[in-house]
Amino acid sequence: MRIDVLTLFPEAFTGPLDVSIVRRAREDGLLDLHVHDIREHATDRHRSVDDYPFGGGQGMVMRVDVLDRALGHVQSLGTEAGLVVLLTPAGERLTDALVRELATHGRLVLVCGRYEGVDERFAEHCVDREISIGDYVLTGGELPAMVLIDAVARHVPGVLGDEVSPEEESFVQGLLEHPQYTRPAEYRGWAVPEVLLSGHHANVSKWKQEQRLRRTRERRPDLLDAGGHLRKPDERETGELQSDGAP
Ligand code: 9WO
Repeated sequence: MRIDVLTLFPEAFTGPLDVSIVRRAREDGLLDLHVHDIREHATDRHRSVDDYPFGGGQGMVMRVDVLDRALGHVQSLGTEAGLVVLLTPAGERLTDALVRELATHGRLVLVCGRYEGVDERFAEHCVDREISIGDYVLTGGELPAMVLIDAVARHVPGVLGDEVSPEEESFVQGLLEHPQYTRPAEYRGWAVPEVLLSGHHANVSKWKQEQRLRRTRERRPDLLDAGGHLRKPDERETGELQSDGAP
C-alpha cells in the first residue's frame, strides 16, 4: 500500500513510524510512505498557506488553492489518485471496521490541517472522506494521521507475520481480551490465577471466555446489549454526537 501525507510539519512524521512493525513494513516494501510539505505549493513571496476567514472569526484558515495544488502534485506522483482523507474532529469516527476498509485501498492520501481548519471548498470538492480519531481537538491532523497509518498498516497482508492475525483480535469478536500473565508465577505475593497453571485446557478456555465477558461488562458495557449479549459492530453506540447535537 502507498500512503502520501500532506502536512505543514513533515518533520513530525518520524519516531512512531520509524520503529517496530511499521518500520519493518516500510523496509519490506509493504508500506510505501511519502510525506510532503504543503508550503512548497505556496506561490506568493511570503509563501503563505493560510488567510483570514471570510465573515470574521478567530484564527486563520488554510487556503483552498494551495491545498488543491499540493494535492494535485502528490496525486500526479502515483499511478492511482488514491482515497483522499482529511483528518478532522468533524469527520466520521475511525473504528476497527473503517480501518479494515481503508486497508483494502491501494493508495491513501492523508491531509493534515493546522490553524483553525481548512477552507470548506477543499473538503467538499477534493476530499473523499473526513475522519476523526475521537472527540477532542488537537493542534493539527498529524497525530491522527499517524494513528490511522499505524492502525491500517497492521492490516496490510504480510505486515504482522504468521503468528498474529488481526482477525482474532478484540474488536473483531466484539469482546475485550482476557487478562494475561507470564513468569514468575508469584511475585511479591501476587499470584497468577491457579487455573492458568493447571494445564487443564478446557478449564483454561472456559476461564478466558468468562474473563472476556466480565471485563467487557465492567469496562465497555456499550459493546453489549441490555441482555448482556454481543452487539453487532454497527449497532454499538459510538459515543459521537448526532448532527443535531443530541447524544
Ligand atoms: C477543528 C474542529 C473543531 C470542531 C469541529 C470541527 C473541526 N475541524 C477542525 C479542524 O479541521 N481543525 C484543523 C486540524 C485545524 C486545527 C487542528 N486540527 C485538528 C484535527 N485538531 N484536531 C484534529 C483531529 C483530527 C482527527 N481526530 C481528532 C482530532
